[in-house]
Amino acid sequence: MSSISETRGNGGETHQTGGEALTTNHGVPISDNQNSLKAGARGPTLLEDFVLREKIFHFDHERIPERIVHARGSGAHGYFECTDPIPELTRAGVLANPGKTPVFVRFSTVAGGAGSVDTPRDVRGFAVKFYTQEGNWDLVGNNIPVFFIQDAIKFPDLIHSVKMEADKGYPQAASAHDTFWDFVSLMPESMHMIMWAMSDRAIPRSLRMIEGFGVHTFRLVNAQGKSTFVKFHWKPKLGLQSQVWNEAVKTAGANQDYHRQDLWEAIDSGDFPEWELGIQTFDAEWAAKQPYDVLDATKLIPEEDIPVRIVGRMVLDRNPDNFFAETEQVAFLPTNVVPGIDFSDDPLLQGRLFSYMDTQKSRLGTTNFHQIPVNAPKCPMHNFQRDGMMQMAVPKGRANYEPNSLDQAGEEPGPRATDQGFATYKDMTDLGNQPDEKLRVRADLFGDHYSQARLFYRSQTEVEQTHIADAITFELSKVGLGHVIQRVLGHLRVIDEDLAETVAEGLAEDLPAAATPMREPIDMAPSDALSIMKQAKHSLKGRKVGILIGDGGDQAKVDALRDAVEAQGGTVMLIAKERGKAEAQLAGSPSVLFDAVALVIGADDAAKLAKFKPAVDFVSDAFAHLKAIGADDASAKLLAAAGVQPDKGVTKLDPAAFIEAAAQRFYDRETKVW
Ligand code: HDE
Repeated sequence: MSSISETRGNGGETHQTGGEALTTNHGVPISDNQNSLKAGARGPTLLEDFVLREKIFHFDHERIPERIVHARGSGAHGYFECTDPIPELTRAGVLANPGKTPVFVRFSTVAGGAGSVDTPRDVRGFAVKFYTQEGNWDLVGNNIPVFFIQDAIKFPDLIHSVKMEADKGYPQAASAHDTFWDFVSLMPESMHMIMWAMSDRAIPRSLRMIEGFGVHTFRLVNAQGKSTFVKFHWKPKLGLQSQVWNEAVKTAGANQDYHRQDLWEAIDSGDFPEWELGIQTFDAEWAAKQPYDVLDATKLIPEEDIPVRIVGRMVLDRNPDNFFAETEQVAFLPTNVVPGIDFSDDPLLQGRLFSYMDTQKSRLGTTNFHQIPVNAPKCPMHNFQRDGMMQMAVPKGRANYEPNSLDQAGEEPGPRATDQGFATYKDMTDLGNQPDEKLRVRADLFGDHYSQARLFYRSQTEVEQTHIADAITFELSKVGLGHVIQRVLGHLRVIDEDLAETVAEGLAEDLPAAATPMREPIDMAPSDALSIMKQAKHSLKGRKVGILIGDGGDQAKVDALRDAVEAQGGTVMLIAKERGKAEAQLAGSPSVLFDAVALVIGADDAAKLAKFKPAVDFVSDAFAHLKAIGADDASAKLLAAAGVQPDKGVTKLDPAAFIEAAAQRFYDRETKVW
């Protein structure tokens, strides 16, 4: 018998003390969680072992289907606070009354699978579930205010084309391949969104630094039944900020979870991310005068034409307790609207109203997905829907139909419809629609595919325009089909001749004839709000500074820098070559993970580090990625090895000078670096 207890020991005893008794899913206490039940110490495992079988059975089914799009995401809890109520526009309490409403937010990339990296060039999803007193309102938006396609019927084609190619199974999380560019080049309506997707908007520095948009035109309906059209905007308190492409590429390798970790750590440390919710509102008369159709999701309304009115703020102040239970199982539904908020006839939105309910059933496996805690409303909820897989509710009585007269027999009759309930806005004609025929067509102005692509491109700074051209060049360089490249260049010529020439030059391609527009594009007045750089806030708030320390560095300087950065709302991480001397080891902490860097090292350290590749990369990447570098003369050898040239972004270790530089990027350095 002694051999048996030895075997147990080899299996590993649990040394845990305290805690609840370990049980099976059915509550039976478990005496041994280390060894399966065997016929003899060296014999076969017995089928009878229900403890083992239940454990493995449950494990085998741990994964659920990932989202077909937006599979990779990060979530957080928080609240929305209505600060400027708009009862004149809507009867929805969440916007009509001051006060707080709990929310759950999920940010995502679109194309990659659940395990893909956080920093590819991609659109970011920005989905907010408001748990209002009148039911859940889901504002399921993106960080780009327009979309690739105008009609939901094209969505499966768009997504098939951008996902990994059907035969090869690659590339993952990337639009730089044949099928995507083939599709979009045949769909000129995508050109506006392409401009955004190729801009720095698609490589954000942090999820805390992106805007959000409801994209479609929605309706607000007030207590008198009056409807006002609305576009929703989220504006980040930290300002908009993006990475540069080379940095995003390196970040993908240095920290696959860069955005997820950044969001988690900010919330965990009490530095709560915050956005303002704004609205652009207009009526049918205004809409009729615009050179674009407000029901076309490939068009935006310039903020110069209708300023964004701020109505509230959203603060994310709590990380999920469990990734799967909350972030993975959260189910957003554009159909979740509350009385006072209604849809428009945007044909993309209308298609979404079918898709999400359907996808949740296949993803979460049951029509009862609304009972999962993260999806359940936080207000009373009663109806006669019953049963189904994984039913959690235990309704009492026999009233499961309506109408009924069970109350006359003294029984509980169940809920009744209310006059205050959601009532669809009736008018189908206020935007000039004539619903007298069933047609498979698009309205005339949907045929203008280029005016706003041009508007976006021409509203950018020169640096941003260069980034767009570089991005298109990179993406097309991965396209093997010459005719597709030519077709894209034909579209670019309609958008902007200079852009087309720059890209053709970068690819060493001849310029083809310009594409033939369905409607001649017009020149709209440039909009500064479309440029990140024109509205850049110089700030260290929410940013991270990496300080490389060495034996010869002056601790007083480290302390002074830390104090100065923290006083501006930034955080500091100390990095050293020797493990244990700082918070992070140099080889695993490249400068792509920081917004600015400082070197507090002695001349001997600098000489040694100048021969250590990760140290040289740390400095040369910071310089190439246009970041501030704080360094004394003692660092000269390392700076020289890294090819750093003096400019406004390279400061001494004087805290005031350094923090001023660290709050910005030095885009004029780009011409020197590349
Ligand atoms: Fe989505 N989209 N979408 N989408 N979408 C999904 O729903 C769909 C569109 C957006 O964090 C899916 O639960 C169709 C526009 C976000 O869980 C699916 C069409 C916008 C998220 C779906 C669109 C979005 C999704 C996949 C064209 C910006 C992630 C998993 C008619 C306004 C939400 C899921 C989260 C997710 C369908 C177009 C935003 C399949 C059919 C436009 C942020 O239902």
